[in-house]
Amino acid sequence: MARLNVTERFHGISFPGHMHTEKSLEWALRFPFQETDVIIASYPKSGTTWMQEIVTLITRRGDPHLSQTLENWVRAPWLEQNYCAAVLEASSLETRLFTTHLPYHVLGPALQGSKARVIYVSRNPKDVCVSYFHFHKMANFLPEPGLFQDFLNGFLGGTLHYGSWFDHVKGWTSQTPSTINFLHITYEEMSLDVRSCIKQISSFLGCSLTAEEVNSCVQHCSFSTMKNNAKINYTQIPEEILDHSRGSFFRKGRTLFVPHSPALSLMSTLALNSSCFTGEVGNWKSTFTVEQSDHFDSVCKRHDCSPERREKPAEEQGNSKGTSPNLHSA
Ligand code: PPS
Repeated sequence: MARLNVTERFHGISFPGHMHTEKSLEWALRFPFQETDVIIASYPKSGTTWMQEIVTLITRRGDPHLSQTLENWVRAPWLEQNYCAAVLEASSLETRLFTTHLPYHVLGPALQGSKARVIYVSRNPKDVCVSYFHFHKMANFLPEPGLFQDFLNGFLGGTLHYGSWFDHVKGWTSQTPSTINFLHITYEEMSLDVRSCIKQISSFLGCSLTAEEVNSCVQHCSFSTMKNNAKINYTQIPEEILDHSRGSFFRKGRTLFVPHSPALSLMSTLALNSSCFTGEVGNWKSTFTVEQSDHFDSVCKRHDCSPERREKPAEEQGNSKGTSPNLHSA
């Protein structure tokens, strides 16, 4: 199924026809969730793949074998994409992990009354916008992005594929414990302290891990490990679908190593090297002009949504309906 230039319109939102059909989207909306299901929901480019990796590692108690042998889109298929039903049928994994980019107002009804656990990942929208812009250049199933200014207008106007970032974030994060079993984690929190995020997620999933297992999760979800894992980095996707000469999925991690020199303190060398091997927070500053950033802020304000703001402190995000079973290695 190529359909590289096809746009599928569904509930007023554009989706790449390469992976979505009306049938696959309808199928997602009728999906009978089970209480042991885990769903990662996100707007594209918000840290989805990172969360897929973290949840996979947690449910395998830090063992990277599954991540190294099974593609992320197989072990955490996108519910709305046309291959999901087949993957599910062939899967022998006990814990069903799904991914979705659908907004809450579209998928929410299917989740009503379900005890499935939903982990929502969000990211500073300016970084999302820049990451999405670069991804449009390499993904032949997405329209050509044009100039950054045009792309930015599309992002702010909610006309890009997968719809409005504002509707997406507001829809999912306005859920309360009485609606769905929900945890919200941000890309920035993961960048700042992935260990705490792993503990928070494992507690939400009911998988208590030993310190050693947490260490293993931290190690295997690092930017450099993930960037070099062919089951995650999308390098196996053919050129006609993802043009690898026009970019990399793991865009910003630099592989250069800064040697320690007398001109640098040991702490500066360590800090430089750790930043070289992670994705970046605030990278938008190298793309946005001051005017573009100010305009972005004013649109955020109009949507009552600050790019930097988090609605609630991390500790208050998880809610426990308390009745879902614990999830251990599948
Ligand atoms: S997608 O296409 O929606 O699945 O993309 P998504 O996975 O949501 O986002 C891709 C961006 O996440 C970055 N990424 C990471 N950053 C830091 N650490 C880890 N481990 C990590 N894994 C993925 C990835 O580099 C993309 O961000 P940009 O800014 O483009 O580099």
